[in-house]
Amino acid sequence: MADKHGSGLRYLALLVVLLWPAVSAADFLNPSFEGTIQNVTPYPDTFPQYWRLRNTDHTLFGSQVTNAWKTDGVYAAGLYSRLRKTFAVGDSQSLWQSVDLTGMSGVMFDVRLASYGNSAFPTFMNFEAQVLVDNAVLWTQTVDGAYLNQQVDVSGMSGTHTVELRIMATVAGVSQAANWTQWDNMRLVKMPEEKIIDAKVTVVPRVIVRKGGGKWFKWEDRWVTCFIELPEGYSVKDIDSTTVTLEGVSAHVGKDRWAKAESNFWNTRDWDWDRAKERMVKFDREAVEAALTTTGKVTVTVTGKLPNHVKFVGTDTIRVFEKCGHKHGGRCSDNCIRRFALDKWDDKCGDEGGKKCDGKK
Ligand SMILES: [Ca+2]
Ligand SMILES: [Ca+2]
Repeated sequence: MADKHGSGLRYLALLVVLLWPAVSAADFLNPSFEGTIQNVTPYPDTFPQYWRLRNTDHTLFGSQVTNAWKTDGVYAAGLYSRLRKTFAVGDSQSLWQSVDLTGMSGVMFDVRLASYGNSAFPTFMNFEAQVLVDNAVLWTQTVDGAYLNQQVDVSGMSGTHTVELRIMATVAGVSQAANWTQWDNMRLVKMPEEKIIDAKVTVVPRVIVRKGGGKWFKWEDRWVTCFIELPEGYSVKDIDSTTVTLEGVSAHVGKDRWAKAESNFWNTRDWDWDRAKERMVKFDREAVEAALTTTGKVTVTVTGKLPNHVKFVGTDTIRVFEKCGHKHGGRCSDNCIRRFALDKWDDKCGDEGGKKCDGKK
């Protein structure tokens, strides 16, 4: 007897070693419900290890591993209404687990809805199978049958979240049969790798004078404009301007025709006559000025997204001045600014800090 007891302990130790460290942090523990525990609530049922129970109501629901249906291994997790029990709308029971969803796009699973125990009621009814993430219902099914490779979207949910499998009464009544939801093969789907391509970007104006010192072309005061060209094989028509940023500032999207998120005749043209179209996006000038923390020659980065997980990145070098033109009440002369814009900066226009930029010194 003693020997048998000892080998049982060794077996348990082996199980712990096998189940615990083999899974990475960003994964379900016991995703296929093959690991089971007994002699715990809801004893005497066999319960899936590492999963936790919510809304325990033993008079109405049962929760246990089951081998009646599965898509992976030997067991699935079952949540079911017990025979001849009265239920009210919203009564529910869940299995849940906290999972790190960083870098994941989806939670995948297989589930079956089925009726047992009364041939007069052969199909699943009165209840709903649900998948919740952080108490939000993201997937439901009420119709008898098996549903494989189901997926809920968790892209953008970084950090730890609660993934919950639930059975819930959709009407009030008495369970004439056991309505089972059987869950198996929980999987996390990784976000596809992002491909990064180089874009050619041209930022206008070429000179930005912070603190409102550079009001030389009145009509464009409000905007910093960017023209984006993409390498061969990619179309600027695919650029969605809601994804475009300059130094972290989002592109302006609005009512004007050129300001639509999607590409159109007013924002996508061959602006520089090189037979390749550019996408034009504009940024709020004050927001850009606030984002530019250094002066002198400044390299700014423009990024945006294309379909199929492609990201474009481009840089341009502009000149940024804190203020300039002491002799002109804080304004730069048009002539001097044009020299900046044409990259024909010279000593006559003062230093990079723009302390002398009236062209007269
Ligand atoms: Ca399984
Ligand atoms: Ca062009």
